[in-house]
Amino acid sequence: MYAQMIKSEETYEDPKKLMAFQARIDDGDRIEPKDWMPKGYRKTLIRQIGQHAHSEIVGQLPEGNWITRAPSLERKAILLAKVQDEAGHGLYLYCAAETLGVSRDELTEMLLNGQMKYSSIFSYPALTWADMGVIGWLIDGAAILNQVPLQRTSYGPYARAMVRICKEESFHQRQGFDIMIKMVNGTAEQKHMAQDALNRLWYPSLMMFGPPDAESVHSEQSMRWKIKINSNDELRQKFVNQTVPQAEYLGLSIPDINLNWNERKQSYDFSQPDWSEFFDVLEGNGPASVDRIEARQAAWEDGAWVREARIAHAEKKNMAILAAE
Ligand code: FAQ
Repeated sequence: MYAQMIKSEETYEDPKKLMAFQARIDDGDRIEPKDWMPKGYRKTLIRQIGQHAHSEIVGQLPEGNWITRAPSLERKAILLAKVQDEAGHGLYLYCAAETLGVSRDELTEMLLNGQMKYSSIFSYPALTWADMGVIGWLIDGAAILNQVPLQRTSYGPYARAMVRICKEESFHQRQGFDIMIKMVNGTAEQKHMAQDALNRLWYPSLMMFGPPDAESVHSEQSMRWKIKINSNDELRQKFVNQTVPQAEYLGLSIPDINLNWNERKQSYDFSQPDWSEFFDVLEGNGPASVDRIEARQAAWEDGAWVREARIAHAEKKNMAILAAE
């Protein structure tokens, strides 16, 4: 159904209905699944929620890879719990997308055939244990900044899913920062690993907020519909302002020679990431892009028997109910 929706050129909407819908949004009403909504609103939500769900699921891969190599039993248990949380987040989000008329199977197929994206950050590999610290500290930190406002997004099921997700992301961020504290207070080699992970993941973290506002094709309409609450650049600036003092506390340097406190702006000036690299990653050319999709493809194929067994079980149950009637 969603694939048809993407192809459909039909965009006509009844102007009266559109105005009434916008008035509800402007009044701060929540839109619920059975309410009338413009086709573009539904399509944008499916794209954003679907991409978000895929990001949570693909986002398990870099950390999942380190579960067996965590340096202690405690760290292993914590990382395992975090990775399980990400799976849960993916499931809440797929359920929220399903309320818009698209199935999880359809969304997964579109991820695998390249019609849908996942967050650019997960196209970068996690090379050392320090990356587990930086993923929690910076990547979950960026995710929280982006998702806390989404608790007030106009679509009810998405906003409600965000409440629990944000609580868990806060724990994730703290565990990442805790790893960083241990690393920077460890041996010189451990501190070097922490700095190296920060150097590699700083600019990809800035990219998580999306392209600069001037190049963000969806922001204007999404903000009018309150699907997005803040612009990409606003959140990126907030992230830098929040993260620089944390890096100072850790005794680590942000890899940016242009980073400076701007008294007038009451914010940091900072260098932009290489946006051509970002768009290249979106095309599937990130250092780990092929591995990520291959891993999801293999998981999808390995899980086929479970999906088939569940369908067979449901059919059997339905037959039994019909026979009893
Ligand atoms: N990566 O017009 P805009 C997490 C695409 S969750 C890939 O600005 P929009 C948890 C965009 O889709 C992280 N693609 O787009 C975790 C569009 O392409 P399209 C995920 C990106 O939607 C932590 C084009 O560029 N969070 O990390 C990215 O208005 C640790 C133009 O861009 C969410 O998804 C990107 N970074 O704003 C898990 C939050 N940025 O579709 C494991 C919800 C942009 O037209 C471990 N999403 N694009 O072909 C959002 O807030 C928005 O969708 C943005 C992008 C802000 C990401």
